[in-house]
Amino acid sequence: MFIDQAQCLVRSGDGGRGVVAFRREKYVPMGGPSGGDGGRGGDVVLVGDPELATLISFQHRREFRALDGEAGGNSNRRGRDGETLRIPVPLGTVATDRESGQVLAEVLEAGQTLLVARGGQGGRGNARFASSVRQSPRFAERGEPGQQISLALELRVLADVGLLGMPNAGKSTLLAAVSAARPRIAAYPFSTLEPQLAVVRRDSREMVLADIPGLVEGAHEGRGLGNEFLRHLSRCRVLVHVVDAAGSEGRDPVEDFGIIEAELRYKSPELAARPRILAANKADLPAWEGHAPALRDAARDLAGFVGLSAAAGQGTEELVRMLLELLERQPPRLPLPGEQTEDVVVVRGGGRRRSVVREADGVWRLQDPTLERLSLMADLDNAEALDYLLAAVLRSGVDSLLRRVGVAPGDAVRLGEWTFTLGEDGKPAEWEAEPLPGEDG
Ligand SMILES: Nc1nc2c(ncn2[C@@H]2O[C@H](COP(=O)(O)OP(=O)(O)O)[C@@H](O)[C@H]2O)c(=O)[nH]1
Ligand SMILES: [Mg+2]
Repeated sequence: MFIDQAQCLVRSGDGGRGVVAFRREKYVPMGGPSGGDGGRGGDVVLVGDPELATLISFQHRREFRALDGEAGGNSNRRGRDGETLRIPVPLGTVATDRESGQVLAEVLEAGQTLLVARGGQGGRGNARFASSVRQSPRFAERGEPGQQISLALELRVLADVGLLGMPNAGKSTLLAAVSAARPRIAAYPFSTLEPQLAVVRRDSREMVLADIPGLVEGAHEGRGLGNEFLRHLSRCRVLVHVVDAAGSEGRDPVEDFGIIEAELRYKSPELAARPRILAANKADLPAWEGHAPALRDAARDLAGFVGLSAAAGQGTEELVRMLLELLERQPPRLPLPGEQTEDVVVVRGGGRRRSVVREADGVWRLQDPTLERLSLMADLDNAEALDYLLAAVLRSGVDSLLRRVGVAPGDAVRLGEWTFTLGEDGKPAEWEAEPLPGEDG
């Protein structure tokens, strides 16, 4: 087993803005408000994909951004929602929010989705703010910004395919010939053997190949397969037996094949029953022709036979194709669960309660998810929109909380990007946009 790790940045879409519009009717100078709502920004989700074996694809792409919601339109037309961005991950992937260190969840099933960044709400159009006392609202909301989250992904990986064969059969050469990438982190705890791993990617499918050292020199004399080697191999779903089919150094390929097969049956009947393919290597050498028919015959009980040259890269694609097909017919890869699993999906910012804190500069900050969102979506340039926001804060009954924690009249209180001053009556009075850092005022 090795641990594969990756990082990526995901950003959900912003909500579209609501618009200010009024109906135009014949003979009516100004009709009722008809500005539509903005669409929701797209979510970002991780999706369990059983065809993936590793996180290797994240080496090529590290940033993912979902589409924004569309702005609303006239005649109460609602803007289109941003599409959900689906990021395929292998089963068993554990996602962690890097900022908080919180484990978001683990994707364990095919098709299972894990919401990692929620799309922003669409802003409401002016039609939604109409009431008996405010018949022609001239303001609308901005869309809620999307969330940006830096994710750490982690996956425990088992090799799908194990290579075995005599020393110098060409296993290392074969591994290098078929691999698309080498996993960066290869950690085999409690093991003295360091398998070589390679990831093979074809279309959307992946498999992991392992070349496990373990056939000591002298394997030809039957000194053979160590227990640790066999334990590694037993976790592979499919095996490839590589033979030097040119009989280099005066060896007899059929005999080499027979020695290893007999060892396998003797040491582990369970492993001997594992589906495997005989790869008759070194087909570029003339001597190969003479040995191939007998090898093909010796392999008749196996799942397949392929002649190839690992060094020349001939026949290796045929082997890859056979392996992918063979794997497809095996029981599915079972996810290896991570250690710190939580099955609760937590998206940052959700479910927080209302609170008032004193910030480093002595100014109070009111934290309230609903009010913060309203303030974030308020149109900065519109006095009517601010009146609406003020009214919402008053309605929320937050003034008693402010009094309780000791906020005095005249004190400034922050809410989102805004600052208001508490009036003499203990109610929020004046609004002011919080100056951006670096700006004067
Ligand atoms: N001619 C030829 N030589 C090969 C081929 N594959 C591997 N070799 C050579 O065989 C030797 C042993 O290969 P290696 O991959 O290290 O074998 P391993 O011990 O099974 O990992 C090296 O000198 C390779 O260059 C091949 O397809 N054709
Ligand atoms: Mg080798």
